Amino acid sequence: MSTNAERLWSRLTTLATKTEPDRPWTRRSFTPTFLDGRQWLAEQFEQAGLTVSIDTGGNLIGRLAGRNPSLPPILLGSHSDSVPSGGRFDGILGVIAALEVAQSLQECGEQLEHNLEVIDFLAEEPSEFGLSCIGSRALAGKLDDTMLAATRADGTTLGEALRGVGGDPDQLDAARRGPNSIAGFLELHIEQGKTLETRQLDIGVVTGIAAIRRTRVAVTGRADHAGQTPMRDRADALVGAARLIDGAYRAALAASTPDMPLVATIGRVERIRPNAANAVPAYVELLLECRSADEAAVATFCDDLVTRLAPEFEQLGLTIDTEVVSHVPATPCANTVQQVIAETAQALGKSFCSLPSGAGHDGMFVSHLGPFGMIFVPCLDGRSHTPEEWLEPEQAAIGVEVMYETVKRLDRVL
Ligand code: HGY
Ligand code: MN
Ligand code: MN
Repeated sequence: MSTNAERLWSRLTTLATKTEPDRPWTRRSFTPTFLDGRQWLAEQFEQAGLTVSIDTGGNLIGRLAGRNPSLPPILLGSHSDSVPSGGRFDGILGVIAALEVAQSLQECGEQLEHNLEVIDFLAEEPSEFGLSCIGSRALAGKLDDTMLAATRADGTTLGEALRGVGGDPDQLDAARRGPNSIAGFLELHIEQGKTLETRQLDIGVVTGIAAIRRTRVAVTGRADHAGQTPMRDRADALVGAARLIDGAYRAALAASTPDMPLVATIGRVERIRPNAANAVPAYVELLLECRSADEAAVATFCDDLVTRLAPEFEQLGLTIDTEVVSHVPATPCANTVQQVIAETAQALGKSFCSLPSGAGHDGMFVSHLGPFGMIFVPCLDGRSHTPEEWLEPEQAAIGVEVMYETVKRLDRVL
């Protein structure tokens, strides 16, 4: 083994313990807990011999010089922010593995031709501003003024929060990289699904990332006294929300096929008004997301659902408004990178298969800069975004070793 499995696991364990005191494995972007993790990561990057900086997009970057600095860099990394109660390995495995590769290359006396950049991308998970992949959007020049003006519950704008983590919303051009500005980007991640575990495989070669569309759906009814208002006279916004939630579930169940999976989730309910036990709900906002490699199905899913429910909403005296919060098209992984990952796994005697990712990743944006690929490792019961998220040290060790050898091969072919 060229990489140090014990050091990898020790760092993973340490970073995972930097969590909000009342929630397990929680490091929400832009919070003091996140900054605590960032501080520790920066120290680890420095101890590993990397030159550390934070770009104006809020990305933490550790650089290792290659023999030929005129070549575009190879990027490795992932994210250190988490969803609530679900970030024990999601993201941080990729950041810590990238760090391990960079440190092991030096310890093994291996200098790449390309410069190597280890990156902790800012806010990959959907943030309190409703936006995900904030740092990788900035890298790809896709963080615009409308996004920077988005606010969270306390009124802070994303631009203001970006400053708070070392970025600069007025200088985003400094973080922006152009097409073909990188030799390639490789991310190691837990699968967050069951394929590898079910088939007892070591490695997943990711073929691409599904399209993801997030829509804010506002349902407006009328507040009334809960005791005095007859059922037939009500315009109950939460009844409408319930029809939407169930309707989205049934429509996705019907639309999804083994060859073309489609998923739809309403995972966040916001701004219920008046939100009182004895008042008929007048207003509610839902965040509906749809994902599939079928772009057309993703693009029309929400509108089709609203059209289908229109007669019921009219009967309930409800109005419905939709606003697309984000839409990221399906992102294929580069064939060259996929091929090198597969060849490396084979050469190391590790079992593998190719598979798509229904989960979103920073590669959706970094792929605009150059060839992108991902290595998956199994996780327990395929579960993620939950405190039960887990993988065995041996599984992490195989992933980082395949990543290490893949990077050395990519250095020769990219
Ligand atoms: O939402 C996702 O798929 C990823 O975990 N950010
Ligand atoms: Mn995640
Ligand atoms: Mn992730």
